[in-house]
Amino acid sequence: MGVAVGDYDNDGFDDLFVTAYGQSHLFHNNGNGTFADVTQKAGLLGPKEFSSSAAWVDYDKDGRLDLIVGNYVQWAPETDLYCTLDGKSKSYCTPESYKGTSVRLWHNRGDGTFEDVTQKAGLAEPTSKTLGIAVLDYDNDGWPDLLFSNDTQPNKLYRNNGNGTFTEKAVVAGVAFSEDGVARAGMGVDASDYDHSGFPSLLITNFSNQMISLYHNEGKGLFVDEAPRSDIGRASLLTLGFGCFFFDYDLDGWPDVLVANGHIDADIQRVQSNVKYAMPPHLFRNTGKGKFEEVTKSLGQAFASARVGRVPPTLTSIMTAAWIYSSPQMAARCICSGTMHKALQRQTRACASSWLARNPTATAWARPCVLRPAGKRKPRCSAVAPAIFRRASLF
Ligand SMILES: [Ca+2]
Ligand SMILES: [Ca+2]
Ligand SMILES: [Ca+2]
Repeated sequence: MGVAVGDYDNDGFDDLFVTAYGQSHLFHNNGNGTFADVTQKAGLLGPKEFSSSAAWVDYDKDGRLDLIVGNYVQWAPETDLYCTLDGKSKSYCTPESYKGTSVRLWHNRGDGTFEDVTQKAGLAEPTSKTLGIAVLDYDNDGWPDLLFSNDTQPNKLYRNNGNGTFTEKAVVAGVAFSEDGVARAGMGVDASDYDHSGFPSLLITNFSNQMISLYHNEGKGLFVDEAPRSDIGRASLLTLGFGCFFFDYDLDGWPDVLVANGHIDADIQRVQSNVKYAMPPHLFRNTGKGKFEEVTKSLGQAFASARVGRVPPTLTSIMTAAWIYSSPQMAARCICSGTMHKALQRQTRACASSWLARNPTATAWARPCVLRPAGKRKPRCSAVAPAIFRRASLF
């Protein structure tokens, strides 16, 4: 369901953790273009959970990436409940019908193995129904904190105490509920200092008939949901958002917002005429004054067409771009094979071109397709990737 990229053994090659229903998997990057499934060797075999998002974070600052895994509900095919929207056909039950599951924190011992420190760290919370994770230092104390977006349960914000433990702060920080005190259907989440205030703010997607949450970090440990007063709230009232992230799509230095939308019930329009199954994504441009304007329609029919979105439409390409941040050769390969979305080719081409310039004898196949005219703008090859690395959770 989810994937987290991080070099857990500090060998210079990014490794992969892939979450799943049942057993999740850790893949060690062998450094030669192949991966090895090291789940068992790393001590990660065991928990059979409905794992959604994951993130690598060095929560104890010992120089080694630790692993945080979000889990959804206690569900199994044998305990599946029958729910229906229209009294005729089966549809998804609300997560309120199932019990929650705690997130899990795995401490990196530094010898290629991990230990489960969920209890010790104070993160055990069996009522959570987590779909998204964001790593952010919301109080700017230098210790990474954790935000879990929970579906129909209050979101959780764990402040890192700096001693291996966390304290839950979501209610006092104002990010647990909507402004009218309702736990919403938290799904995708990302954090960014979108107004250059020096503090990271939060974006969380929710269900249809619930706005997106845009929790602005006011400093002093407090957030205020700005969505109801912004384009982001108005535009997202009827949409059902899944994956979301901040990224600077027009390279003006201000983080913009991309959201994938799509309902979970194919028949939703029969019972709610103003809500559709397929929906266009949202792209909100940051106007630079702490405000956003929706620009989805101005980006062409291909981008703005309705679809049953789960991850943002260009996610594969952006993930690829993030991946190749340290591998321009891979960038060249993606460009030449045509697998990269055109909108991202500019940035990645910049990476690949500079690699070719530094390596004049490098692979001949890359030259004709990478060194095409790059257009009017001169993108920096680092423009996309850092924003993606900050992104902790895409569902
Ligand atoms: Ca590695
Ligand atoms: Ca660590
Ligand atoms: Ca902190």
